Amino acid sequence: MNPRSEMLNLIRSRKEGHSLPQPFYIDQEFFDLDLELIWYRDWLFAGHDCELLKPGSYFTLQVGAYPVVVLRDREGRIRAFHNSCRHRGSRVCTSVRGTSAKLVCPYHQWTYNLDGSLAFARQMGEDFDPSEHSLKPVACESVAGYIFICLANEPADFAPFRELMQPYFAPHNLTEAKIAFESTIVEKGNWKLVWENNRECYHCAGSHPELCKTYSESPNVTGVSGGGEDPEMAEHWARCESAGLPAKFQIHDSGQFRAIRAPLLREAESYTMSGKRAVARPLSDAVQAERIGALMLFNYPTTWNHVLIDHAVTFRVMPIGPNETAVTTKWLVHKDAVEGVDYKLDELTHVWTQTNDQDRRIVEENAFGIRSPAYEPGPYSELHEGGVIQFVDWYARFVETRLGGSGQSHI
Ligand code: 3BY
Ligand code: FES
Ligand code: FE
Repeated sequence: MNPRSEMLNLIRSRKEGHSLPQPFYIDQEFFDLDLELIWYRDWLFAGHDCELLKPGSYFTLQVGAYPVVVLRDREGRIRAFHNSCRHRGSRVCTSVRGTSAKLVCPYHQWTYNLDGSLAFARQMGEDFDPSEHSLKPVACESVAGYIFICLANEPADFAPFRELMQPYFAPHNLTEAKIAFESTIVEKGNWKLVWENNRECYHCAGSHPELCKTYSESPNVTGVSGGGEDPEMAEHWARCESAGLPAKFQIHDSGQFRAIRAPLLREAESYTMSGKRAVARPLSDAVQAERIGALMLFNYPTTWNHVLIDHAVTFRVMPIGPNETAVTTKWLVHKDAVEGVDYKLDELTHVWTQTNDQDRRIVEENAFGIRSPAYEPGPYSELHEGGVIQFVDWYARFVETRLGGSGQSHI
C-alpha cells in the first residue's frame, strides 16, 4: 500500500482520545507526508520583526527541504525568499543571520537586490534576461512583532489569525523589543510528540519544579476547555480587559490557534524562582496594569508563546526528521533594557532553560518507548490532556482532509 493510503486508513481507524499509531511518530514516509501536508502548506512562525533592525538585515531558516531567507528591504518591508540561487541553485545566504545591502551568492557572485530582483550576473551573454531570474518569493506576513511565512503557492488566508492575535499582542509592543537570549535544542522525538507534551501540564508536577513555582497546573490554563467557569480566571480576565488588555480564551474554529491570558500562581509576575520580575524595565510602556499574568498563544504547527509584564518567551518548533525536532526559544525584553543593569541573564532564562531541558528528556523517553514493537496507542486523560486530544484531532482532521478524505472545505 502506498504511504498516503496507509496514512488515511490509519487516521480513519484510529482510536479517538488515544495517542496515535506508531508510524505517525517513527515512519520516514509519514514524516515526509507531514512535511507535504502540513509544513509546506501552513503559516509558520519564522522569527521576530525586531531581529531585522535595518534594511538588509536578514535571518535564514530551514523548513524540511526548503532553505528560506527572511529580510528587511530598503523600504523597511519584511520579505521572505527561497534561499536558492537562480543560477545553479546554491544557497545564497549561508549564515544564520547578517546584514547586507545586497545578497551575493557565494558560488559565482550573482547579486540580488533586497526585493529579490537580480541586480548583477557577470558575463551571461546578450540573451540573458535578469528579470527572469529573481529570487523566488515566499509568502510572508508580520503581526504584532511575529513574522510568519508560508511555502504554499496559494497560502491560506492569514487574516483570521491576524484578527485573533493582533489585539492580544499589540499592547505588548514586541516590535520594540530585543532578543536578550536565544537557544536551539534538538529533541530526539517526532514534532508531534513535542506538541503533545506542550499541550498538557499533567506532567508538570513530576518534571518542572522551577516552572511550577509560578505556572498553574490547572487544565484551564494549558488546555482548551475555556476556563471561564473558574472564578479566579474570570476575575483575571475582567481585570485585564478593563485595563485594555484582551484576555478571554479564544480559539479559531479550525482549532489551529488560540490565545488566553491566565494568572500566574501566588500573584507572581514573571517566570522566575521568586515570581518577581526578572527585568526592571517593562516590555511595554503601554501596559499599565499590574499582575497581568501570562498571555499565551499557540499556532500549530510552529509556535507557542508566553508574554509577561517584563519579558516574553517565544518558541519555534522545526521538524528535522521522524525522530528529531529543533526547538528554538527566544527571550524578548524591552529594546532599551540593559543586561546587568535591568536584568541578569541567568535569572531571566533559568526557569525555561530548565523546563526545556526537562521537556526534551520527556519527549526523548516518550519517543524511545513508542519505538518498541510492544507500543500501542494509550488513552489520554480527558481532564488533564484535553489540549492533547485537541491537538491530535486537529492534526488528524487536517491530514485526512488534505489526503482527500472527508473533512472541512476551508482547509
Ligand atoms: O509552554 C506551555 O504552554 C506548556 C504548558 C505547560 C507546560 N508547558 C511547557
Ligand atoms: Fe549562485 Fe552560481 S549558483 S551564482
Ligand atoms: Fe513540560
